[in-house]
Amino acid sequence: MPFLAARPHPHPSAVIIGAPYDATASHRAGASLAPAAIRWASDSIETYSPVQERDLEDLRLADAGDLDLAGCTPEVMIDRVRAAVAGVSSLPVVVGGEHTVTLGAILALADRHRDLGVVVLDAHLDLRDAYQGQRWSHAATLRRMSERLGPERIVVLGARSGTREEWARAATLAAVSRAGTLEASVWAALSGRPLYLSVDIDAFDPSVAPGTGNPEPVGLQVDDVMPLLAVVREGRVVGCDLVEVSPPYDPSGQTAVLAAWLIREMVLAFARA
Ligand SMILES: [Mn+2]
Repeated sequence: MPFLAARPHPHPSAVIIGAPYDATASHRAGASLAPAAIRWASDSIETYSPVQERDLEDLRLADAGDLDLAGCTPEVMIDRVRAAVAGVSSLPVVVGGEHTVTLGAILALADRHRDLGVVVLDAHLDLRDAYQGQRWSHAATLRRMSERLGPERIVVLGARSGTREEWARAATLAAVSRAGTLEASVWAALSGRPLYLSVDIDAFDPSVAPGTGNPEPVGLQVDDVMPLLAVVREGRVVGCDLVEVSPPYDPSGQTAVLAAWLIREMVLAFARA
């Protein structure tokens, strides 16, 4: 079952890519089940956004289905996501899966856009050099990203969890904030760049998004990030993702519905007709 309003198009304006992978989950697994759960949940929301006054039916949204990532090492998984994203000439929308899937998308888009900037919504800094011996752990996602792009091109919003060492390292990023919005000075530094937006669902408060592997108290409300979407859409967004939904911890299905809703809002904000 494809995502809401998605159908085959010869020249799509946005392409959903499912990345069902959770091999490095440190606490509670299940994110590999998220692409299917989010597609199913998307059937319960409308294609029209009254906030943006835009409709998915007016775009050419395609759904490429899920990548075959079962049993892959993180390195092979990242290569497969990278190849899939590199094959999309419009807006790739990666649906994880754990946060390491973002690295495949970033690597593909950094090849295409030398000055790529990244905005990450995440409760966790993910700046460890390795976790449980694994350099390609979802707890090291931002560290690997900053090695590829340079920390000065990365902004983390909704951040509220990390080790003392990670918080010290976070000072090298363009900005790190517990808030869900970009300060004007930060946006001024980023807005000329092609941008990638990565949304880890655990940036939101556990009362809003309980279905995730590592819930962290005192998070964002959905209204906190709507101004961010409006600001980022004024730039040139070349890719986005939504990661870390874990259906086994989402008994009411509310997290999957929120994820589908956020994907709708991101596609409507970022896809070019
Ligand atoms: Mn996280």
